[in-house]
Amino acid sequence: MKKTKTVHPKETHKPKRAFITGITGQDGSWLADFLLGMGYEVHGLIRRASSFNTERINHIYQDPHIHGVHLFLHYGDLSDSSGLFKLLSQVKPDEIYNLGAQSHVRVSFDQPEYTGEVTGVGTIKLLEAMRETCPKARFYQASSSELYGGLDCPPKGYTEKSPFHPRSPYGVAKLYSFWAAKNYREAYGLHISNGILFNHESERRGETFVTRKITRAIGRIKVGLQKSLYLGNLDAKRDWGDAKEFVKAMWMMLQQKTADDYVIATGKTYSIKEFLEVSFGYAGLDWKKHVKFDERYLRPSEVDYLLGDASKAKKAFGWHNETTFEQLVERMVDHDFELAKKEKKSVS
Ligand code: NAP
Ligand code: F7E
Repeated sequence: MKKTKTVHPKETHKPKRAFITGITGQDGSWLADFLLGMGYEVHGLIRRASSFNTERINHIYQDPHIHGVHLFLHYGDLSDSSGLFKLLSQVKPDEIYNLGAQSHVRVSFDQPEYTGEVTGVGTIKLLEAMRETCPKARFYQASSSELYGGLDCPPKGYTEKSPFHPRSPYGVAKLYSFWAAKNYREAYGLHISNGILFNHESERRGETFVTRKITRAIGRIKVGLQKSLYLGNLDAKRDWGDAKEFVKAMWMMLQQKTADDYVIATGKTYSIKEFLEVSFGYAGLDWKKHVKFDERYLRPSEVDYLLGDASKAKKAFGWHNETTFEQLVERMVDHDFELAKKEKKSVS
């Protein structure tokens, strides 16, 4: 495959304009940091909430009354197609990143219909708005390793050619979005790419996902705010990467001349138990003394094993991960220890 030259937006006069759904989430916030750093004008879709939901992007927020602002936030929702139409026709973005979703696998079993509406049908609403208002834009769809379902994994990991077998309402909704994105590419010749991303984590990860739940608990145990950590299945294995590196792959996909689908993964897999050993060990604690089982965290059908093979992305545009599993875990533990110290100070 031929590598295509990428033009740094700062080299051009007019800044490129990106539109991000899910900008307040883990990936959206890292992507906004990255694109602003590349000289983009960034527009983000945020949900109206009764309390602030912009914690992850507060550091880049600028008062829109100030001249030369590069970040713009717009109220909207993936379930509201007329709002999406209006926004895209006003913003006229060059690049659209669809990261918005009900993204929690366990919760999708409790809210299957809502997950289908937002994580599945929401994508086609955004695709339609793009087709009608800015068909020249490039579109990134946040697809997921949950599409594979953990069955019959090849020895080197799942590739773009591996069959899908989703095991949750979340996975099923993402499957719909994957095919919607691919269909709009084929049917209308639009520049739409699916990034099939394996699990990626960071200090901005939501606190109910297992890695952050563990590192938050470690910090709180260290400062005496918590004693036990309740978890479900410790035997599942995940290919965990660094979210900061993974969002760069999203952008790289959209710089390619031709749209395509790419697996993004580290090629290494670890169990929850191994995560516990490394994280508690780094903090000088014995996880077996603190971790307790709670069946509430089990799923009606589990994805037991995920390993990804990102060779296609490496060959096409040179993406590869650099942060090791241990470095990622240590960064999260350090961050959450500092956070727990502040928490302790505020309660004492
Ligand atoms: P996340 O932290 O859960 O963020 C999800 C974002 O979607 C939040 O900004 C959330 O807004 C927004 N959102 C939720 N419902 C919405 C709605 N109805 N309309 C508009 N926005 C809505 O997820 P993430 O980890 O950053 O993941 C980003 C995307 O990649 C998601 O689509 C996820 O499914 C997918 N993905 C993630 C991983 C991973 O390992 N992280 C791997 C593969 C794929 P609020 O802040 O207001 O809740
Ligand atoms: O679970 C097990 C759980 O919720 C990982 C999302 O970003 O990545 C994420 O989905 C594993 C599972 O992530 C607890 O059973 C044990 O086997 O951190 P998680 P996930 O389900 O892999 C994919 C790629 C996405 O696309 C999703 O959007 O950990 N586990 N005990 C637990 N999980 C949680 N959450 N909480 C527990 O107490």
